[in-house]
Amino acid sequence: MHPSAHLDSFARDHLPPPEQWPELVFDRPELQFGPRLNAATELLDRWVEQGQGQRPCLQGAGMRWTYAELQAEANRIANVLVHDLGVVPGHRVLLRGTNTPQLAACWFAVIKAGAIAVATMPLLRAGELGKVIAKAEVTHALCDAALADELAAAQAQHPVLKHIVHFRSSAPDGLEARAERQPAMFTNVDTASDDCALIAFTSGTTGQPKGTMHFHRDVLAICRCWPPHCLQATAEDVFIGSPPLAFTFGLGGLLLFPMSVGASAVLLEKASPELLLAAIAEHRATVCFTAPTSYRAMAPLVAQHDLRALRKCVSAGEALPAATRALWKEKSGLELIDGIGATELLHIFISHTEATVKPGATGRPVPGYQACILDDDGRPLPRGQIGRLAVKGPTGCRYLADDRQRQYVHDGWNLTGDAYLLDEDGDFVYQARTDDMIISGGYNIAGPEVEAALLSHPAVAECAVIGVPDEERGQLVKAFVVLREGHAPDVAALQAHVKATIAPYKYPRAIEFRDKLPRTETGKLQRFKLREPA
Ligand code: 3UK
Repeated sequence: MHPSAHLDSFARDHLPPPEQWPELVFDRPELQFGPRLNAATELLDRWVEQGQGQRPCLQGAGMRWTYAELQAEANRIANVLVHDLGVVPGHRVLLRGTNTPQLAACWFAVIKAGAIAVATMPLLRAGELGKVIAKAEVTHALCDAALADELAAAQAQHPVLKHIVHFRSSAPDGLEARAERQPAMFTNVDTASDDCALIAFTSGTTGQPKGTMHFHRDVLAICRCWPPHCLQATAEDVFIGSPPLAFTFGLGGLLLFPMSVGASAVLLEKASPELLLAAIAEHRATVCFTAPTSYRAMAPLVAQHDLRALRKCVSAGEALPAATRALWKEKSGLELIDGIGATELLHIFISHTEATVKPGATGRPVPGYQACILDDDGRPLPRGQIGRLAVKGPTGCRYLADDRQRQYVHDGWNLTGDAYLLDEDGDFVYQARTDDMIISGGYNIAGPEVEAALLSHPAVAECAVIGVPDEERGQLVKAFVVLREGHAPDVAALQAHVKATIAPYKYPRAIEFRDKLPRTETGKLQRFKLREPA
């Protein structure tokens, strides 16, 4: 590795041993990185230096910042971190806030100071924040004043967190007051390209969260793979969407990718389907990032909004059912760009362009990445057979001090935990999370395939399919269904519809109706919660 700029060596000390790393592949000219690199220099300062400082960069509620204004703000905050709060390169700085330009400025300040950004989801409670603080040995935090309480409670249990400063605050010791006393100039720390820039915690379902460590060069690598090949945005684009900046889907889609092409982004504190549609219309947004369920919920409301400016819509976070793709196209006229990404790989690694869409398939490896399907012994499977998705590229899994590294990385491949098959055309087709495959009466049944069939019935708003224990069949296919307004529960009709749509043995033998389904803050269905006995 290159000589580190970190004075606090926590990150390098807690990387997995080299033999447990995935193989990293830099086989493209745009993926050649020199020994020194600070991601903020490339994504932010470069534009100002090139005379583009007056271009619009970020918008939030009632505010707009140009690139020069974001730079000045990030520089002042970096000075606060270093001169007021004693941050040294390598310190872990926790970030807590809804999506706002101020949160983005804090993120760049941390990167500029050579510290490590540990962004956290706004909905986390003290207990969950405490686990992150303990695991990453977080010493400093920048926290939206509106979300102060849970972090204060976490700090009481974790004295390792010494300094919390609140932003979007009018307090005399708040971040804005401190920043005003600092100069708007800051010389970015000359970090190594393989110095850790961020630790992203997985939106894990249970137990101990996993921290994934990503370097300065990783931040740039993801900007050079999926966006130019699959998204193809320009400096005129206006990005918008729902994922939190603490979720790397949101960090890339709403901050890094727009800034990597000199475009602008609208950051929304709340992005429910109604609010997101209204904001797209208001800001004449052109590129939208959100989850499949959000597109499904927005579709029936599209006609009430002026979405003429919108030209690209990206779906990720969970499998995109063909019915949702068709519905969104029918209502908006736009073909969704689906891509599978993971916190461990930082962003999307299999995807397609609007022009190469194949409904039901995720697509092909993004240039820069390689993918294959392996059996349980790590041998490649022929086309058409379901196995474990394996990926490698310029980014990959490095868990912070975690034995689970050995489960995610095998023989240099990242194993994402997804069951996939490669079809005759060479497209990757999602089946299920490997632990969500249902085995019933000797058949392998992928829950999402049954969900897709149910979703094509007009009465179904949302659904989830799991396997429940069954004496006779081992597991039984069970569906949880949320009905659209104005439809009555009709088990037999839904069963008949599934039998007529996919192989009849896959039909849900049990169906339960619910008002809503358990989801994470990132829009992922929590099937494990449905498996727990009521
Ligand atoms: C699932 C998908 C099918 C899949 C993410 C884009 O979701 C992201 O990261 P997470 O760590 O979860 C990773 C897992 O989510 N998944 C994501 N996208 C798709 N399954 N089709 C998809 N399009 O199980 C994967 O292993 O929360 C997504 C960018 C950055 C991200 N971190």
